[in-house]
Amino acid sequence: MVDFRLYAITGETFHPGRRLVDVMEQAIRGGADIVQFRDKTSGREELLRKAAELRELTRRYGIPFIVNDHVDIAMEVDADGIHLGQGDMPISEARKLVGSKIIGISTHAISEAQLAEAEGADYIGVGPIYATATKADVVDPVGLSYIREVAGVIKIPFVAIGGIKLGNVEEVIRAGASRVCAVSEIVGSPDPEAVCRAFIHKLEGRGGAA
Ligand code: 3NM
Repeated sequence: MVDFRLYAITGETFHPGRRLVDVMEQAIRGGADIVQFRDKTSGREELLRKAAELRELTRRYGIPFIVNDHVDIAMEVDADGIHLGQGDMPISEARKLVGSKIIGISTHAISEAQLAEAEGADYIGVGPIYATATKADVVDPVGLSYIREVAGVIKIPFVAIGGIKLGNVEEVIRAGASRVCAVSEIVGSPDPEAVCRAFIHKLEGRGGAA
């Protein structure tokens, strides 16, 4: 079973002038223990090149590597798994393509979470907890109550996402999340390593600053 605490997702628009692999390596050094490649703009060749670099990086650190949307790219670089949105192919179809690899899916309501679990997802995203500008087409914030709902009924790992910052992650944890995901707070920081270290401190219940 896949498990993790701090899920780092790529977001290259947040770090112009800095290399993707360098930023993600800093996040990993700070404690991010799973990485997702999410890129809505690059063409296939670029996607493949970046995914291969991130595959090499995550393998070096021994952590899972997940590719958003592009099952073919995930298979080609031998990623550990894929992440689907609600509008993507059904989990049953994805399972046929990826075999035993990890399948994660974004959920925004308890009915979606229960369906994902029943269909064999390995983990679910739970969000957006707060407003976020990072995912353009996402639904309105679902708030902390969605975490409480999921924590009561869902057995597979779930990760809270959407607008999560160092300044609000403690209330996310208090609502019942033991895994969190952040994009802009991590990769938009000049010091992703310190941000991740501070997230880990809070996830370990130690609070305080980095
Ligand atoms: N998925 P940030 S919210 C990629 O709710 C993504 O499914 C979401 O970015 C969901 O940490 C989101 O910068 C964006 O708010 C998260």
